Amino acid sequence: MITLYGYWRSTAACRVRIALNYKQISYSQASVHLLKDGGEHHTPEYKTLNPQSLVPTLLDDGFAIGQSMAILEYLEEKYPETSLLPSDMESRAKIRQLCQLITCDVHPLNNLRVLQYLSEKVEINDEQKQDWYHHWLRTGFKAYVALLKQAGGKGELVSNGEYSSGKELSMADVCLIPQIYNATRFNFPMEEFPELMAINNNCLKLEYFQNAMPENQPDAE
Ligand SMILES: N[C@@H](CCC(=O)N[C@@H](CS)C(=O)NCC(=O)O)C(=O)O
Repeated sequence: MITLYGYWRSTAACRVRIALNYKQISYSQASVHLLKDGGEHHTPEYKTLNPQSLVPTLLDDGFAIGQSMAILEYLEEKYPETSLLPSDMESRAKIRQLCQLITCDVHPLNNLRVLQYLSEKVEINDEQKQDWYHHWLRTGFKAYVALLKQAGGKGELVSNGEYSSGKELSMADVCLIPQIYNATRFNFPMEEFPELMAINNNCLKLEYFQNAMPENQPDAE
């Protein structure tokens, strides 16, 4: 039995929900409220599952694993039939490059604990916090689009740009779409990135993306 410990608004948990839905794996959810009482992810009980005090954590028959990318790769190996990675090695490496661009270089800079630290310890105001947030998103999204164009050659998007890797849905989309959701929530002008919005709109037509979105979670407020 699989339990996903997450939070409705968590970008990283959203990645895992999309993958679980896409692979049609049945799972239940345990909500870890990131704001209530200073954050339920800091409780000793949760820390036994995830010593980093971050969501998500996947619990699969007593096996606990954190870090959304590690979880995605675990699910990929355990349930390879409905794959989120292309069949050839170079394309797989490129997809992982896109995933890591978002998950290692954009998301961590804009994470709750980083923003809280900037407000509380560095004492920046809300406007400066938004500038910070938007700066790192813009930097990451620009590079993401440049990579998509490189993949297509001649400055065109790969294939018709339906998804990040062209015609096939992949792990890159699983990472991109929750980040766009988050960007929109924090008033980032996504119209600067029409290529990414086109991918976003295509993905959100799919039930497994829709069902994974924050507002459709049982703990949504
Ligand atoms: N690299 C981690 C990031 C996990 C992460 O930052 N999760 C956020 C929610 S999206 C969290 O738990 N934040 C709590 C905090 O910042 O205090 C992953 O991909 O799982």
